[in-house]
Amino acid sequence: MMAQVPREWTGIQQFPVTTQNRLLELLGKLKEENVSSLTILLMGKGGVGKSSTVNSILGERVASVSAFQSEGLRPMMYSRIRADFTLNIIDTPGLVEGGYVNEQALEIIKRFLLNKTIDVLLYVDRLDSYRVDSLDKQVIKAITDTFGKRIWQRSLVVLTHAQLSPPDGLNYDEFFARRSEALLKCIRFGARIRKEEFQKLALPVVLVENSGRCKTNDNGEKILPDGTPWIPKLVEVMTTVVANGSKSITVDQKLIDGPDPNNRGKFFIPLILAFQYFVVVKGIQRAIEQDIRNESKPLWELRDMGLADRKF
Ligand SMILES: Nc1nc2c(ncn2[C@@H]2O[C@H](COP(=O)(O)OP(=O)(O)OP(=O)(O)O)[C@@H](O)[C@H]2O)c(=O)[nH]1
Ligand SMILES: [Mg+2]
Repeated sequence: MMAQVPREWTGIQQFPVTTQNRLLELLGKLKEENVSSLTILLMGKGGVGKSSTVNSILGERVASVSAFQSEGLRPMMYSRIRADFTLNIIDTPGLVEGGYVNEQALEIIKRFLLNKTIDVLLYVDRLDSYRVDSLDKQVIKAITDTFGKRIWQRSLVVLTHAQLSPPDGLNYDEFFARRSEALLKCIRFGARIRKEEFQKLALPVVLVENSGRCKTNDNGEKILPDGTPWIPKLVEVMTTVVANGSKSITVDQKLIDGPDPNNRGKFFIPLILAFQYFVVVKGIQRAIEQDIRNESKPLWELRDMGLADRKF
C-alpha cells in the first residue's frame, strides 16, 4: 500500500482567526512535549456524525456525509501538515448494521489500521439519544476486544447534535449530565472495567455541533449553548488525553489476532452460518417440498397449508 503524502492543512484558514490561533497554540504545546503528529481515530454506530466531525475538525469537506446509511465500508485517513505538525484523522464506517455489530466492518477497520499508531480515539455518539441499550454495550465491547482495555485511557466521548433543547423540562446541564452518565456507565460495563479503575480514567465527554446552523460568537466561532467555542475545546481535550501519561496504541498483527486463538476464526462465523443455512435449512425445505409432492393431499388440506393456488 502506498503511503499517503500529507497535504498542507489549508482548511485551518476557514476558521475564524481566534480559533486558528488557539489551534496553533495547542499544536505548539504538543510540539514542546516532542509530539509532532497526532493520529485521531473516530468510531461509533452508524449515522452518529463521525464523518461530519472529521470535516468540522479539518475545516474541509473531505469525508462524505449522509443522512442515510453510507454504502462504503472503507475507513479513510486524511493527513494534513501545518507548521511541521502532522494531523491524521481516520474516519470509519458505522459499526452497527441491522441491529448487530458489523463484524465485517470491524475486520476491515482492523486491517486498515495495521501498523498504524492511534494517539486518540473519539468514540462518537449523539447527545440527543435518550437511551443506551445492549447494542451500545456490544459496540464498546467490540472496540475493547479489538484494541484492548487500554484504548479507553486514550479516548474521549464525543456527543454530536449538541445544539438541542432538552425534553421533559430538564435544563441543558442536567440533560448533558444524565446522557454522559448513562453512556459512561455503558462504556464501563461494555469494556468490563472496574468502577474505581474507570473513575481514575476520568474519560472526558465533549460536545460537538456539526450543523451549519450552529450558533457563533462575535468572533464567528461556532459555540455550544453555554458559549464555549467547541472546535478549540475538542482539540484542547484531545491534547490533554495525549498528555495523560498513557501510551499510544500501535495496531500490530498480534493485537489484531487477539490473545484468544479461538477468536481468530471469528471473521468466518457469518460465512459458516450462511453455509449452514443453505445446507441444513435449504436441505430441510427441499425435503419437505419433496414430501409434499409425493403425498397426494386433498386440495382443502393444501389450501390450509397455504400451498395450493387460491383458485377455489
Ligand atoms: N444537527 C446536526 N446534524 C448532524 C450533526 N452531525 C451529523 N449530522 C447529520 O447527521 C447525518 C449523519 O452524519 P454523518 O457524519 O454522515 O454520520 P456518520 O457517523 O459518518 O455516518 P456513517 O458513516 O453512515 O456511519 C447527516 O445528515 C449529518 O448532516 C450535528 O452535530 N448536528
Ligand atoms: Mg461516515
